[in-house]
Amino acid sequence: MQTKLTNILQTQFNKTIEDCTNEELYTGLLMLVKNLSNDRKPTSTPRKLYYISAEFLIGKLLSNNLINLGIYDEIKTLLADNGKNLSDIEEIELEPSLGNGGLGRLAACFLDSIATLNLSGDGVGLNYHFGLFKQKFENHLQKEEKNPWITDKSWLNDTNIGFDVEFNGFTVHSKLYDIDVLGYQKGLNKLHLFDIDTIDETIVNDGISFDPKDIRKNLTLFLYPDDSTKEGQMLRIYQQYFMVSNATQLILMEEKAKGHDLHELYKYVCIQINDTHPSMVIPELINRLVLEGIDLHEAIDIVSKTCAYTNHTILAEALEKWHLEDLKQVVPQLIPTIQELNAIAKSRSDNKAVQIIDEHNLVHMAHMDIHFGYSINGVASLHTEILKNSELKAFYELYPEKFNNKTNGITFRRWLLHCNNELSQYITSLISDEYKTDATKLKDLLKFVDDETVLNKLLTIKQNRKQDLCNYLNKTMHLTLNPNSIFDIQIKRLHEYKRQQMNLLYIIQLLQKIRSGYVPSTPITFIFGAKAAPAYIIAKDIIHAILCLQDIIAKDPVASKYIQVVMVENYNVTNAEKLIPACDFSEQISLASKEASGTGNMKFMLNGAITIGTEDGANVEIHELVGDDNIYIFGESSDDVITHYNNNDYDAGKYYNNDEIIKNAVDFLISEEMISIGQAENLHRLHHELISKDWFMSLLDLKAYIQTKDQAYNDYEDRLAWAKKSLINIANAGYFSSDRTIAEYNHDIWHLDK
Ligand code: 26V
Repeated sequence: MQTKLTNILQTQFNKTIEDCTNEELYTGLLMLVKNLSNDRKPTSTPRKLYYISAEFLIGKLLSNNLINLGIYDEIKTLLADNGKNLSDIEEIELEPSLGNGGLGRLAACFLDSIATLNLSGDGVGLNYHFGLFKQKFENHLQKEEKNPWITDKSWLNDTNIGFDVEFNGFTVHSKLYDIDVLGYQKGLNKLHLFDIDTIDETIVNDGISFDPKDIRKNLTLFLYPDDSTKEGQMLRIYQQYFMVSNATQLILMEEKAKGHDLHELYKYVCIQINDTHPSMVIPELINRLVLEGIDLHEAIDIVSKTCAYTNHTILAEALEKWHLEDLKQVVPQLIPTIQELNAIAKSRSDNKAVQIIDEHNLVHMAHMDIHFGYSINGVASLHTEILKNSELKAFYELYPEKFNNKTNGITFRRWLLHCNNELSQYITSLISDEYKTDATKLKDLLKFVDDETVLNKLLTIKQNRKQDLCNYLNKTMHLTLNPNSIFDIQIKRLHEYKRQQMNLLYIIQLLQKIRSGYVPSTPITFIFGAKAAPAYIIAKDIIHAILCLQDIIAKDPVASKYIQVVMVENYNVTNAEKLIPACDFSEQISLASKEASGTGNMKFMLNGAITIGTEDGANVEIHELVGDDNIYIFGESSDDVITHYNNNDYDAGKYYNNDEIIKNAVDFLISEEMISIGQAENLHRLHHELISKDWFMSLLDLKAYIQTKDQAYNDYEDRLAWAKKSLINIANAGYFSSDRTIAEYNHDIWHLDK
């Protein structure tokens, strides 16, 4: 490797490693990785998967690629020998923010595992120039800015592929950029990102505002920026159609090049529809097969054997329904096909719950996927059960054989080998490195469950990561944290169902307890990281309240000795890689039934944090794996929550009025202390929301949450007992490797190698 790298640097910059700047070294390493990718054998299976997704939250790629090429340690040492530091070089790379959260990060983990299992499977998505917004805090409020990430030297490779995409009355031309996806030790696939050649970055004004109507100029500027307005929704339809029309044309181009008979497309191609954003691929592919001379009904049959759909949420507001009229305005060519699909669906069932076009002329995208796809899966066992037994019950009765569960997973390359190299190496020293390709081998760690040397070493490694995080936050955000405090971390999108507000209320009641004389045994640092959708008012109010509380506690001479609140700016993959390994307590406190799976919960567990959580999403499976003693579970069950919704009998006011602790905590939001540093309007709105509506029932579980957390902090004091819990969590995390998830997708849905 040394010769290869020095040659590149010599030709590019006429410099040695020692003389190069970090920027030059980054460029050199980028070129080295690209050269090595070219030498790798691309995957080749009889059937090929196209994973279409509006989001791919891939994170920085340099270290990940070095690991997957097996040259990470060698390069790190080589650089160190020349006075350079790989982590400083990593900082040069900009993180693409091509996703919101779990769904996009899952897609990225899946690409890694698909290549690692040597399966042919490419990602298809969009090349958003400014991604999701970059979050800034100003006056305790979230401000959105654009987040440019595309530079001259990047992982994007130009291709000469482009297609015409037709909208109502005008045609645009696309341009395809590819990113190589390297599997661990073997496998090479592609992530295809489509762009439009008339994009105009200069139309973005202040923050993230731009003219939403100028489609030729704005189409791929942002990841669905704002669907609170009509124009925002229309732009989203344009983006979705642009994505699927390109995907369809790419698939047909590749299939024709391979000489395959399009009548048998399903034998060679499988399309995974990641949530409903790519659902228009169904009518689009039907139309294009008809243009190839295939009869309409045969085309529908082919597509039905090609497409499979994953559901990632049961939240009604997230299940996409487009007005037929709006679809007609953007893509009139799809309307007759959608109407035909609707007619077929009606002929299969007269149940209103399964119609594609409803009585208000809304097109239910998920319904189209279920009727005209051959598989529908949920993302954790509880979630799949809820789909079958309540959300999609009518569909389950119609097509029981189509439903299946695929519990989510994460790639251990990024979420252990890279982000916690010391832990990964220590595990290797204990049980060999077989767990790197067979994650279930982590179970061998259970041999050491009573070995004090091992337990102490785990505590030391955790302490090192906490110190690393302190240094990182100090350097990047000028924050000062106490490395000897308990790190209690909640990082995920800001949403009421995830209940950051419940965590906030816990902290407030603890502050009040400390002010009346209570002294915690170990100081606690409460860390949050979360972006709120720009138009989601209450979510932004919750951020505001957290930032105000952060200030109040920091200024309190007594309380600040025991507790600190820190809200990390611009939470993203890069800082998740620092936060997760440093965590003691993983907050997974969604209202039961609402979090489809969660994947952060798995990353924390793998890095030895203990979960405090509700019986929701994959927490249920974590609980089953580690047992009652190694997780803190609290709160009402999903069945009870669903019953509350069905009976409409949850009354937040009752919880507020009948409990002194709850009332005092909630009222603190509108105390003079808060109002004096925050915005009265926002704080009153949040207060009012909590006591009058509280749609996601944060007051319902607050008392149980307080008790469970207090118990957990108490248990933390016994360091060896705590380390044992930690080890048991790591040992049982193997199930959550995305290699397992992908093997199941392939075995049950894709059949790529048969
Ligand atoms: C989308 C939207 C968009 C419109 C406004 C409200 C709203 C609320 C939620 C969503 C979620 C979209 C789907 C999604 O990201 N689901 C996440 O998928 C992860 C991977 O399967 C899973 O771990 C998370 O539990 C699930 O929330």
